[in-house]
Amino acid sequence: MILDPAASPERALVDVLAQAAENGVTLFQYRDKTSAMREVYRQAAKLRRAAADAGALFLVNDRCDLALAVDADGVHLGQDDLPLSHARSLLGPAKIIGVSTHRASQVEEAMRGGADYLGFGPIFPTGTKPHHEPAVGIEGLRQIRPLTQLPVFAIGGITIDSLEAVIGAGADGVAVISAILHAAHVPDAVRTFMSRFP
Ligand code: 3NM
Repeated sequence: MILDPAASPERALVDVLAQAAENGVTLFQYRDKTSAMREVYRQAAKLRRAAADAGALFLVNDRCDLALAVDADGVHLGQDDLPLSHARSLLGPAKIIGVSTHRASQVEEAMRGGADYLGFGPIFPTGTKPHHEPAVGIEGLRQIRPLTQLPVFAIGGITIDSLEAVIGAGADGVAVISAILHAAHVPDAVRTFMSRFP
């Protein structure tokens, strides 16, 4: 699950994390593209503690300095972030590094660079990420699946209704923002998602 304050103006992310972890989410990423770094740091430190208390993994989006500052379990890099080799030198071998990929060449590059897992998408158009890459569809996911043995998290516009097709195309997991953060009831939404995993 990706915790993004822009998608959750009315709910404290730390409460969402606790509720989601209680209902089975094991991996969280904190993503804040707009707040000042001091605020991002404060929020990340809080979320980091809450994830540790809940026994869940905690990654930060984009920023290796932030990952180190809060001793996150790792970082998630986009294609415009620090190159993977530099991120690895900074964070060391023990931290998790994931990479967002949108096409086969990026999947192969991330594998060569030693990524621990891949994000792949957007599977569907999404309003959460403005100016996103073209949607790859279920078929796009199916095509890259044989290229890697790394865990692949499908992302982008995934809802409970598309989950089965996404997993059927080979995703190891899904990364979701709005389907949970915009849900009327977070614990119910998480439970429904978790119940559909084989
Ligand atoms: N990255 P939602 S799509 C943050 O394709 C992000 O790399 C994407 O939010 C990518 O679950 C996306 O609300 C938005 O669609 C995911």
